[in-house]
Amino acid sequence: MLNDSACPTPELTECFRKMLLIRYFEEALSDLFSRNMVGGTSHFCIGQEACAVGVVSAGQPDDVIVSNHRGHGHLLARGLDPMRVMAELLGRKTGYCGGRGGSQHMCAMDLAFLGTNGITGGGIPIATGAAFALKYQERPQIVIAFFGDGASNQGTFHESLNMASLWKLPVLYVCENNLYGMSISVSSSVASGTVAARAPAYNMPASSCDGMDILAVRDHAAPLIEHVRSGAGPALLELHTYRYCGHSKNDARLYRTREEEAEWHSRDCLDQAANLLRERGISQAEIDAIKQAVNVDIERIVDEASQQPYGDQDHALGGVYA
Ligand SMILES: Cc1ncc(C[n+]2csc(CCOP(=O)(O)OP(=O)(O)O)c2C)c(N)n1
Ligand SMILES: [Mg+2]
Repeated sequence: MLNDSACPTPELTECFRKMLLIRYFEEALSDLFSRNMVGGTSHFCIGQEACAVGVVSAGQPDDVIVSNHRGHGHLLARGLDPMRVMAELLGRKTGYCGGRGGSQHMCAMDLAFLGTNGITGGGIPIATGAAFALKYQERPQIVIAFFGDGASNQGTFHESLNMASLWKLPVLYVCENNLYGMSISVSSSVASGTVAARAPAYNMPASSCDGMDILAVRDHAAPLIEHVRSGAGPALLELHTYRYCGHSKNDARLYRTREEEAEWHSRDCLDQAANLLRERGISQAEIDAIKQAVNVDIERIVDEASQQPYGDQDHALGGVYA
């Protein structure tokens, strides 16, 4: 649909590779879960890969990222070493936080990744404060804050957007609207219907687009990022997307139909990106080679991460957390 996008083919190819990395990484993580090698729970972003990759690739490498509980895609899109991310998830010493943080408390300050966050809406004021610091220090970076539709019902969202707008803070609020916050649907929890509809109340520009289409995400993120970086104040981007898995590891998905799931699977971001590449003359053999190379990388990552020494914490496995 947007294959006339300004995105050059090498960049589109790199986005495709990164989305594959996120997908295969989480599939491998799922396998490690079934072998009882991962403590606690985890929230998978399979299906949503285009959101993280599209927005992060439209920004600068030193823009500050703030994430939420569904953060593996954000971590990998930012370019953290996947082996160290996996080591962290497995509670190993060489993980980004010494194996103590795990999925929901992982940060990499040297890469301007301020952290995943288990508190729904908890990252939004952190992002707003970081944006205040950047403005105060007159630095050129902006903050990109990822959160879900459910988080947009928290007070932290409304307080943050109000303050960021009044103080013209350099922050792009990115809502990954995947239709549900745990089991509650957007239609029964978001009074305005869409999250973007809330932006005018805070006097900031907003746009929304198909979050399954990598080029649409990039092309909608870019002008908002430009607006934010110009000093004109914050902006809001709403991405319509879908998590293929349940909310976390303990979710039978009783609140949605298999038909609805199939409809979203038919719009898969990886399939769409592969189609776009083919339209631009990339052969199926080249696409298969990229997939194969990412597969090999993931095998190595899992192998290396599971050989790392455990961190100092009590790494009791199999904890239950919603
Ligand atoms: C303050 C707070 N309330 C409730 C929870 C439990 N909880 C964890 S994730 C979640 C839903 C978040 O939904 P959304 O923001 O849409 O993100 P998604 O899981 O869909 O990516 C809730 C309610 C929590 N972690 N923190
Ligand atoms: Mg949600």
